[in-house]
Amino acid sequence: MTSADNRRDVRAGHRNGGGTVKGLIRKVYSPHPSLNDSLEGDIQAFLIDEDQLHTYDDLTKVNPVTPTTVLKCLQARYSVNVFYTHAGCTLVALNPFQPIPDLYSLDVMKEYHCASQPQEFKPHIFIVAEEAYRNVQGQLEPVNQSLVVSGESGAGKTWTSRCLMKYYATVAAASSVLKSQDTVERIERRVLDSNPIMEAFGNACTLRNNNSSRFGKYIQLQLDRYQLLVGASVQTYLLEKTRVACQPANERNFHIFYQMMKGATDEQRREWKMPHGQRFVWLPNSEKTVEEDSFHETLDAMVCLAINAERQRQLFRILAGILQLGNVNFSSSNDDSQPCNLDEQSQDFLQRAAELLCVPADELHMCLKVRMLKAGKQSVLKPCSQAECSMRRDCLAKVIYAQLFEWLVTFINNSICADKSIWCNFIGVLDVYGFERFQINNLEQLCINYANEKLQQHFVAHYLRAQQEEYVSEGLRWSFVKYQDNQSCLDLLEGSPVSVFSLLNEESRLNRASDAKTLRVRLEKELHDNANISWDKFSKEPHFTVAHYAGKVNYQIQGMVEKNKDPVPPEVVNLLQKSDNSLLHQIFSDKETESQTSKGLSKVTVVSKFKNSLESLMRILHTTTPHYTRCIKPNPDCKPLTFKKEEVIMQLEACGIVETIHISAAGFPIRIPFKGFMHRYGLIAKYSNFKSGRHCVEADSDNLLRQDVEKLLNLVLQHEAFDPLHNRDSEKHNSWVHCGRTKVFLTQSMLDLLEDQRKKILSQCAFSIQCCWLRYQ
Ligand code: AOV
Ligand code: MG
Repeated sequence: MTSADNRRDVRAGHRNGGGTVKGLIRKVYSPHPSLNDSLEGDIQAFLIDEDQLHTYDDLTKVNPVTPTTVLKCLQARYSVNVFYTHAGCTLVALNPFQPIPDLYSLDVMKEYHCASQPQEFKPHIFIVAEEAYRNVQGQLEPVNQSLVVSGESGAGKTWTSRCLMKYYATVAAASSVLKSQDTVERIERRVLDSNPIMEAFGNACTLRNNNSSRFGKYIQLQLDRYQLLVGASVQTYLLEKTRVACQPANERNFHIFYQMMKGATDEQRREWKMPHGQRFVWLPNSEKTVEEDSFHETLDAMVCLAINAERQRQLFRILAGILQLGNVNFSSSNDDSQPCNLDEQSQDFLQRAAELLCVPADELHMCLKVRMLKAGKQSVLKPCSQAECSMRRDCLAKVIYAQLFEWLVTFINNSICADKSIWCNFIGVLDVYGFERFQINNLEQLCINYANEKLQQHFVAHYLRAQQEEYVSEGLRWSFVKYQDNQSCLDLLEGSPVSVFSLLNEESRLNRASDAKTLRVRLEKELHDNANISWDKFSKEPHFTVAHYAGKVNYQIQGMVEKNKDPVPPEVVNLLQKSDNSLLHQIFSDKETESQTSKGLSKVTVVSKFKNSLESLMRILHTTTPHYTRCIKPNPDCKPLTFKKEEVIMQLEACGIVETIHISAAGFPIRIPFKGFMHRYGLIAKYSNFKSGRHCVEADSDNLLRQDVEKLLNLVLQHEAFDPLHNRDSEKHNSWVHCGRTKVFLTQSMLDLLEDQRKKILSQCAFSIQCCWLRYQ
């Protein structure tokens, strides 16, 4: 792809405010069209030549902005293989569901990186990447950046995050300068190699995405003072560990297990007790081939990150042990006072699991089938029911896997994190699970949707509220767009003193028998005056419905309290602490058992832990300049060349795109303090027979500067309005710019105009200098 391909046609279409688009009828649209406009109704009001829709590379230029017009524009672009579109301050990324040749090639990266004005290029994730990269330096002081990638499952968040990481690993490559490639694996390589490892352990094939991330991730790319990538750190959120022991119908376990099954050598098979043809209950849908079945890529990445052979051996033995556990089945004994039995096959699998986990088989067996009850200082052993035995087996597998994942993340961090003395700024990339609404939703969806509410609030606060507040403080007269504030939903979920989380935590601590029904009653009693929660009176199952900003979700209460407690029997921890596998021993060595915690601090519940980690993420995000990319999944079947309007419109609504475009279109996304403005564009005045009577940048008071700015703007606009070549309409220009108290507010079109003028003058100057020089020669 050449630069001519990537550079957008500034003269045509949207960058001139749509003025040159054929058939455009200008009409002032008010008020803000409702997000719920009927699709049919909108079409009546569609004012743009549909043949040209694919040329609109910023949705703010679509007129009017309604869900339908935005949808049509995206569809038109998708049909001509254009996948990125600006939406004011955000970027919309449509998933092509097929590799697009050259879209992310090294040459394209270089083009965007080397461009003096990358914004003039076609919309691309590299524009966002480059803007963040340049912003890090900041005008006055360096500012950390965050790239927030959102969207529903399968929309392309992880793909986009990988693209961003590759971009920085390329344009900010530090190794050639700092390190010899022979001695140390290049830092960029290591940062990139953290991806296949984390995806192998944290991703799985689901109904919605063959490579679905089952955890959230915030990776901070660390830059030194020369803007070179010198390291990174990763923070992960809420791994879906239940998947280890329970895979939803037609879905799979984490990729790593299948990679082992498919990629193991004969020797490894023997060691892992995994002969060819062996079926494992916890590995459903093994026959399905997905592109992520790449064991060797994972192993190479482990080598690159310096996970040594012995550690790898221990790690894979633990994973193999987990698989064996899944094949252990308990049959109930007829006598309640006797422990459950194991059939012969299950005894074999239990024996193998014990060998692989390096724990005594009889102790493993006891730990699964007998519970220890404390009665004062005495402990009593009580046989577990069949269901309890299975729960303990699942719990053992889940806790091992979760601890292993945590260990891996810590190891990766130790391997890629630069010393604090080396790096000074970071660009954070956030790839979190999108909003989820399934047939049955439980604690996992509640946490995920809560995280999305937090991010939406951050977005609203950052772009929408800040923008409106700035207009007020700068004295601009502008009709405000009503934005959807989701504070009341957050109050419902996490507020104090009473909220869904506080009641859930209370029930979890009280340890009542009929916790689901009790929680349902308490929620209704204590939260009935919050409009964001409701109940279907006729439903048999205890549930509650939350009106999220992205739509209503019905949550099942059954099992929620237990999931929130996430109990780990103390016997399980005690057993694993005794393991001769030094990795397993290590990851449990500092884990307190339940009996230890109950003496002192109360046990931290799942929602409390998640809330805390999310709050610390939000604190970091608030200190950075955010850039939002909204990934959109064009169809639910992950097929290329298929655009399903109903699916897309739901996603546009869920991420508030239409509101965002409204704010951006109605507002002035570019603001420049007067002084900076005159510094850059003062030369237009100087070389256009416009004299302010004093040197512009010397004028210090905002009032004097404002006069200069106004004169300059009038000059530029007048010049353009009477320019027969462009035939622009002067009335329109007036809505392109406003002078506030201390800064000038511009639309992108006005900025383009100013830049054009500036360039013309600079090239005239260059020409004059060249002539003088030739004469001198
Ligand atoms: P997700 O991260 O948003 O879902 P992914 O990033 O895993 O979704 O994307 C899903 C699949 O779409 C990928 O495996 C690719 O096959 C394809 N894809 C995405 N973006 C592109 C692109 N730009 N070009 C080509 N193919 C693409 V989830 O983690 O499930 O929330 O949970
Ligand atoms: Mg993902």
